[in-house]
Amino acid sequence: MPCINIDGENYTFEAGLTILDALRRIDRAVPHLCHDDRLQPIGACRLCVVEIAGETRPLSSCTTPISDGMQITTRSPHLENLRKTNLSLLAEYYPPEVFHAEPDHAFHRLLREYAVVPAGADRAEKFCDSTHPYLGVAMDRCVHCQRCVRICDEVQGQFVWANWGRGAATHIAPARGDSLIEGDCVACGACVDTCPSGALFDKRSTQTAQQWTHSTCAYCGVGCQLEIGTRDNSIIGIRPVDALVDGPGDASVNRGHLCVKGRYAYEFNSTDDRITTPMLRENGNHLEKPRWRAVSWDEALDFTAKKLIDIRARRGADSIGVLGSARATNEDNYLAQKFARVVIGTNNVDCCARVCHTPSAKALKTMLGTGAATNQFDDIEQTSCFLLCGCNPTENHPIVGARIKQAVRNGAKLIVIDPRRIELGEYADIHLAVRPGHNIQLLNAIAATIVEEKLFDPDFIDTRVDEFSAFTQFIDDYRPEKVADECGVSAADIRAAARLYANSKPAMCFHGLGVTEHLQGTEGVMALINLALLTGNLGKAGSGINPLRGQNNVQGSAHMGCDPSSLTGSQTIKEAGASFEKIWQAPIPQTHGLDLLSMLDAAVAEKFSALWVIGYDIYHSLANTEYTEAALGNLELVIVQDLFLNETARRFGTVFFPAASVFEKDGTFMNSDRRVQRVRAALIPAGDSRPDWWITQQLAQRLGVRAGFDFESAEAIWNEVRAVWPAGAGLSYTRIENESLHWPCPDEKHPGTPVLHRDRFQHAERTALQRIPYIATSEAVDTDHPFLLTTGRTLYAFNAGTMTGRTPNLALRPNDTLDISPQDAEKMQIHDGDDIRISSRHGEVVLPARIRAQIKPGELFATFHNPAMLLNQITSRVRDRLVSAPEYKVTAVRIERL
Ligand SMILES: Nc1nc2c(c(=O)[nH]1)N[C@H]1C(S)=C(S)[C@@H](COP(=O)(O)OP(=O)(O)OC[C@H]3O[C@@H](n4cnc5c(=O)[nH]c(N)nc54)[C@H](O)[C@@H]3O)O[C@H]1N2
Ligand SMILES: Nc1nc2c(c(=O)[nH]1)N[C@H]1C(S)=C(S)[C@@H](COP(=O)(O)OP(=O)(O)OC[C@H]3O[C@@H](n4cnc5c(=O)[nH]c(N)nc54)[C@H](O)[C@@H]3O)O[C@H]1N2
Ligand SMILES: [Mo]
Repeated sequence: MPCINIDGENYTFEAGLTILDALRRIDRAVPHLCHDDRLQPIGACRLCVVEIAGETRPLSSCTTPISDGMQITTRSPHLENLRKTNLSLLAEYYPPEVFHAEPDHAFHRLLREYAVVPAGADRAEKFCDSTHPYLGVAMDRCVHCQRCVRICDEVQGQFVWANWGRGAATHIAPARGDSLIEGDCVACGACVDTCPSGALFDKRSTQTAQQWTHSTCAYCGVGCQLEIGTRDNSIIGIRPVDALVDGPGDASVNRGHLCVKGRYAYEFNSTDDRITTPMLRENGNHLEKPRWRAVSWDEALDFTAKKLIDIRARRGADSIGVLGSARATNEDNYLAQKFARVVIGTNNVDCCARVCHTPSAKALKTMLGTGAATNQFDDIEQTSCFLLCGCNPTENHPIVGARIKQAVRNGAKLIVIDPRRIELGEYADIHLAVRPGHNIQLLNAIAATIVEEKLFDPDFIDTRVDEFSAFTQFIDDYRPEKVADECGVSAADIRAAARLYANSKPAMCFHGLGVTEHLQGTEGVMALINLALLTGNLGKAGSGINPLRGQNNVQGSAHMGCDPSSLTGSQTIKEAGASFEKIWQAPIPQTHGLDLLSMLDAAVAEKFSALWVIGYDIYHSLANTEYTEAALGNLELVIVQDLFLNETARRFGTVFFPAASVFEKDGTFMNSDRRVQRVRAALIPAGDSRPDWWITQQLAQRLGVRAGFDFESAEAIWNEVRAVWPAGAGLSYTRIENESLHWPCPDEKHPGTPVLHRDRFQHAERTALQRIPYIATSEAVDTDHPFLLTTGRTLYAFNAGTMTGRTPNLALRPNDTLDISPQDAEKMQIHDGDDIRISSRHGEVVLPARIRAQIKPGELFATFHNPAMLLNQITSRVRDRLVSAPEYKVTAVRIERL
């Protein structure tokens, strides 16, 4: 522990700090301008200089490490003069009017402190750009601290900014193109966030907020920690929680970074078409244009309760179903499933995890005992090799994508398995552009190579893995040379990937919907788990099998029990039913619950009458719209609880309950790596909208059940969750206020479990390799349907588009597109923007073409965000064999230019 003398007083610090770090620890920071904790220090601004005994010249404190016995002077007259001179040089070209108009920039505060007035000299060169919807650029205010260039390189990895020119003409401008947008900017806003002088600024948040509320992002499952700036009950800006707030343990997954959606796409919250009063549909039938009538909560709730009682009396409790929301809190979802089970008396409860990562949960639970990611995001920096399979993190989980990109720049290896050359494909050591639908063959071929070339971990297999010899026999049929052609990749590449994965320890797998949304989705995840078992990549930091979960709380929504076959905490009714009954003081229904897809089947068969859809636009987002329509059209009662009249409500809704948004309520979300994080109300709910849990309680009471539905707060609900879910018992609100904890966390002293399966699997000491034969999907190409279409997402739009579609993100990516290879486009004389009719065996849609070299000939990629396009009209009814997730990822189609 070095002891150093600062301005005459002695202090002891831990080794490894810079002088600036040390000074900040004792609240004696010297002025600094080019420093940002998220960046490697460069010592460029020369403001943080200090005198060190024995050194002839002052040294910059941000780049000089402390050492024992150092004697430091921080504020001598000489140093202060030096600072003033350096500041004057930086201010030479700075426009004085901006200095006066915007006093809050860090640079301006320093100018005031040192009584320097900017001179406003003319610049030889400067870059300005006002074309971006969010980011403003006025480089006449640049002070050359390089923070924008560095943060774009070192944190986001986008390399948008560069230094141009020499001498007095030196200036910062995009490295490529004439504008930010042409320069491949992804609008993460990091450069704006770090800029100390106002040269880069948020176009919208010029006012200062009255209050900043710490909360969790509303979009994807990464769970970024952010602060919502509000004024007069509206949002004026969002910023990441300071990188250092949570300390070096990195409580927040985003470390002071956000993506375009989290930082900028919040305006949906206050659009004119947000529905903030309960409504009843006046005319009965989905075939007519709906007439809605705004009503009081009393009327809406009474009507709904009466209908539900009537339907239950006539057709039984199992003719009713509830869908929890991956966008709502754990507390909301816990009550939704409790309502289904206790108030209605059915296990018919599900959520949209069904369509994305229920296959992952099922595979992980079956093989390893816990249906969730095995490791944490903080392992990204500890791995030697990433295996990314069927996920596109730089667009869909951008903070994780950026962290992976940086880890690879710092030397980690990268294997990408994706039909498209996704952005991270450009950084990959090996990209296996598998033909959509052929994961099983490919992953088996990797396993076969590992076995054949003896790349496995014999100790791990010896101590923890069963059925190795049966597996080696089975897997021989999948040697790379046998399956390469069908997979569309070379045997040599498959072998190279197997060697790289097996030989780089630890190796960490992330996977996405390119694995799960298939006929063999669950089995695809099992095939990945086989690879981790063979190579001993489980139970260690930097390893594991990690689904990149979808929405902000999809992990939580299923985990709270919005799943027909499991209760809160993923406990089966058989295992835990009795203890729930004790706490709930109510019996749990014994009938087998229907999952979402089975509810549709039952509706088509006229055995299902009512569905309460909380925050889930099923008509838009379920595969094969025709079938969804047939099912929903048969229902007597469709309750939609949402912020907007989404497509489900517009077409089929009979009752509309307006929900409070993520910015307007308290609670918790569970992110992709098993952290439970707080959501805090920053605004009063709009109009008559109410938190989802409040609505559930009201309806329960109208149905005659008050006990167990009379919570006063989200926290009170969470405390019941902790009582029924032993592995979550330690996660009290008080604890998660200051700690970022991963479950299992069984008591309030427990540190949480960032890495699962360290010494044993959750369910057993050992587990078996699974022998998974490949089964071809019926969505095969033929002369009528010669293309394989896969569907997915884009950075700027989110799922059903109800939120991002109501923000300026639309200017960045206005529409869904059909991405096509240059070769096919040329053959068919298709140009960018041409309207293309896509016809499958199930329906047709029209989308504008986008020619993309990332797509292979014979394959296509389309996004599904725009309700006007309704892409799912063409997807099939094929489902995962084990858990029914729709096969969104393969559809045979033909295309024609209109
Ligand atoms: N910007 C943005 N972010 C989002 C969302 C959003 O809509 N927009 N949605 C959120 C949700 S709900 C989810 S579930 C996640 C999903 O995140 P991801 O899992 O990353 O989602 P997708 O883009 O649907 O699909 C991932 C990749 O699978 C590839 N793929 C298709 N077929 C195959 C195949 O047969 N094999 C392999 N190996 N790969 C294949 C596709 O080319 C695509 O690049 O994203 C979340 N984050
Ligand atoms: N073709 C194709 N289709 C797909 C996919 C694909 O890859 N290809 N992916 C599938 C996947 S993985 C998913 S997860 C689904 C996603 O599809 P959805 O779950 O339908 O889409 P989301 O946009 O996430 O929004 C759900 C709804 O929640 C509402 N909402 C937001 N916050 C709240 C809240 O706090 N309370 C309430 N009550 N409502 C709220 C939103 O307004 C929106 O209507 O799409 C699936 N559909
Ligand atoms: Mo999802």
